[in-house]
Amino acid sequence: MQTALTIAGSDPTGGAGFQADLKTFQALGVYGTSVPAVLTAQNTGGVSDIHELPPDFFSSQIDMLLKDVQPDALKTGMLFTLDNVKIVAEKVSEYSLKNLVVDPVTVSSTGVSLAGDGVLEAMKQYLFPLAMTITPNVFEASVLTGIDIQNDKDVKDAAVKLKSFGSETVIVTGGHLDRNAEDMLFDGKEFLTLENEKLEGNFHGTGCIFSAVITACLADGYTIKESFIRAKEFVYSAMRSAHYIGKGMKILRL
Ligand code: PXL
Repeated sequence: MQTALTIAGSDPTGGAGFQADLKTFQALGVYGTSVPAVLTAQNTGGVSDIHELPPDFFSSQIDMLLKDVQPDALKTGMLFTLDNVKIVAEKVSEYSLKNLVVDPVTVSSTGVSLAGDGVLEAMKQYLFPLAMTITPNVFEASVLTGIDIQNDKDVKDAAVKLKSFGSETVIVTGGHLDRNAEDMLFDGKEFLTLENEKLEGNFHGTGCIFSAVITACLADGYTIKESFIRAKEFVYSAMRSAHYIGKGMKILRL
């Protein structure tokens, strides 16, 4: 059995964050390990509080695990602080970790900021060059590139610019053409766009689960293109059977 690692924020609802990543790994038959990077107080209605961990403790969680377990792939989600971004970059190099997927989380589904000042810039500088792929949504891609993304051509321009920050490939999610939901993979040579019908409603955790599927598939030895296709299908199907566990947003059913 292959092993994957998620380094991400805690979401007590289990709809997003490292809990959702672990469930996704499990659903795909990959053994999941996790290091919490930051804690959130939240329910399906939103995030009310965020608690940072001491950087030394964050670092020792990673060391203790990686001295023992070598994951076949790993992802980062909500890292929240500059220290955390730098620590993850150091550890990825120190332990020669392969198949890094960086989800540059910026805001929650309800609009709460999940990245402190300078965190996106630090991800760009320290983490993207180590990544197999990065999975910004259209909003994050706009912030990272300075391109005001309005149409298909803008998404392509943004993907090319994002690729220049050093990751092997780039996946921009959540582009909308007419009524369809579009995601685009750019590998430096070709663009691959996948689309499906846009589903109505407020969903929690789609970005986390999408990048977790990519991570699990990479751990299993799939190419990035295969992983992308599988992730698109997995998330669409989980969104179609999403359900309410509380009074707020819908949670994906894996
Ligand atoms: O979906 C972004 C996200 C990532 N990580 C954590 C979250 C959220 C959204 O709320 O809580 C921990």
